[in-house]
Amino acid sequence: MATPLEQWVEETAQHTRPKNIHWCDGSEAEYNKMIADMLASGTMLELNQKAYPNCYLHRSDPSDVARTEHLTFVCTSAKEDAGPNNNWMTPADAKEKVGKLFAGAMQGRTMYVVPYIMGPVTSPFSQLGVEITDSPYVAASMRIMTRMGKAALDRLGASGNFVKGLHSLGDLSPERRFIIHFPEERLIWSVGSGYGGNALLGKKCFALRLGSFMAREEGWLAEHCLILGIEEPSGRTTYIAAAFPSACGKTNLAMLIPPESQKGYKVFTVGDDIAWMHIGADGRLWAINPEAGFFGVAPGTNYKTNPNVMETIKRNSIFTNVALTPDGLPWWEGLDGDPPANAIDWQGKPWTPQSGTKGAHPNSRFTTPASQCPSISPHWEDPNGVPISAILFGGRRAKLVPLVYQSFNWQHGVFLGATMASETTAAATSAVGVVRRDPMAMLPFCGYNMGDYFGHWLAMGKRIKQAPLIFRTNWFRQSQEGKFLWPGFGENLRVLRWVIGRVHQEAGAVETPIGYVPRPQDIDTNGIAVSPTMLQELLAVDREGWIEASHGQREFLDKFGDRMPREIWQENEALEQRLKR
Ligand code: OXD
Ligand code: MN
Repeated sequence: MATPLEQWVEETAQHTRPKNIHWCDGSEAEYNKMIADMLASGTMLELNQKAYPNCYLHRSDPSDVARTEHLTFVCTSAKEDAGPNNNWMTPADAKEKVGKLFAGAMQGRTMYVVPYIMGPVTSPFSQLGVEITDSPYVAASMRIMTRMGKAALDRLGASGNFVKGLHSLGDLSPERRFIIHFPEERLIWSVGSGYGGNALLGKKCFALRLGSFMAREEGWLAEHCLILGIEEPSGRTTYIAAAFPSACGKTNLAMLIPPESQKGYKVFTVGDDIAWMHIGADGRLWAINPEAGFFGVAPGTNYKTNPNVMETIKRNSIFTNVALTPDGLPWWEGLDGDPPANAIDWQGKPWTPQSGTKGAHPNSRFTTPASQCPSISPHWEDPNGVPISAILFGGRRAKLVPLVYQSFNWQHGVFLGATMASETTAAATSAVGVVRRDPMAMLPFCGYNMGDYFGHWLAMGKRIKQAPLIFRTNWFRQSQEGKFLWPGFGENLRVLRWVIGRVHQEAGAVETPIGYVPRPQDIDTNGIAVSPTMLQELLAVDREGWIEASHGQREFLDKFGDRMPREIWQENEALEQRLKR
């Protein structure tokens, strides 16, 4: 008898009509063959193999370079279950409308069956997925980003317990592009895009949108969080999860190298984008990174902002939409050294620094194995994960939000996450630099009604023993003159030191209407160009500004009607009271 997977592959082939079917085993030989085929078809270009062994460049369609949130749907049976935070159609309408786009879509193409595990191979918290795709770029990228191939098939056996993801490039037209989630059926359909966040279905679609939906049913958390460990000179290691919106520096923070002045500290990377967090046998919150690779933003990445990732991407990596130098090297804006005198830009056109355009797309990316990262934690594949002591919610805000502050308790912390806002970036196709609400950095990724999501967070807090402390951070606050007040990057360790000081009840703070804010003496500014006035500005609580913000927050909370937990409303009211006092 055919297994559920075999049946689904058969049905899908009937409908999409591929030229042939390839079941991925995840071997190196298979990967090399896929790359060779793509080199032959022009889908991949070889980079300089001396400087970048086993590294390749892919150029996507110019209309297909970022996540397309307006074409992304969550199709629950009831509209209210998807919530105002998601686009919605009935599952039947979606199947009718999008099913047509898959009909015969794989004609003349190979259909790859890509079995994969999200999470360490033997972890009880890992989950299985299978992506059917007609894109060899997607199949090859999935081998970097997940545990793909035989290990997944072995773990699956004859079980039907896996997330199904069907992907076709279709004709790449934005008019016929849809990223559709059927969380009740553990099913994803994506058509018309080859872009990572739309097409590598293990990542945003499974690990976050379906993941968050499953996590609520099963009592855990699937979050848009990096995971890092900080080892202090004493040898004590404390783990932190941090949620920042796309392209706000999660990868850089996860791989932070302590500056000269912070001798004796070490930072270990567990993950750079997604955390699955479960309550462990000891009642604490434990996190695994469901991914096996990093899909990072290239522009701005260099030996100053992230030396660890610069070392990671030197081999076995796929670059997408970066520029290409005459020596066959990848290049992007913000890379170390001078720009090349001439290059080929991300669209394959001749480019010079005088062209007046970007050489690399602002959302150009690298896809690279996590195991190659010099700062990877020795515990990154521990089946039970790592214990989380603090959770940070961080946005990109020029004004108002202090460098760091701590919530009064778990419920207040959930409120801080729920009311987070951030300036938008190039990771999605919409205006860049506009302040939008992005609760817990999950607005584009929460696979159900966000009111219920906050309720789930509140319920989790009641079940966790020794709940992590919750903080809000903002590396991006600017002076009146529009200059960044905080140096950021490696110096962010100084802020993390305050955070772990709070965890271990060793650091001081002052109670303010918005939460516990460090006093100037609680943040080490030795050896950095942050004057006492700047530090004061970074830690200032602007009452008028916060009163205005609390009104904006009310408007946002109101959108969720009676799905918004009463506790979140109470927190906003309590904040207003404290501010007026
Ligand atoms: C990502 C994103 O690719 O958040 O991680 O857009
Ligand atoms: Mn992300």
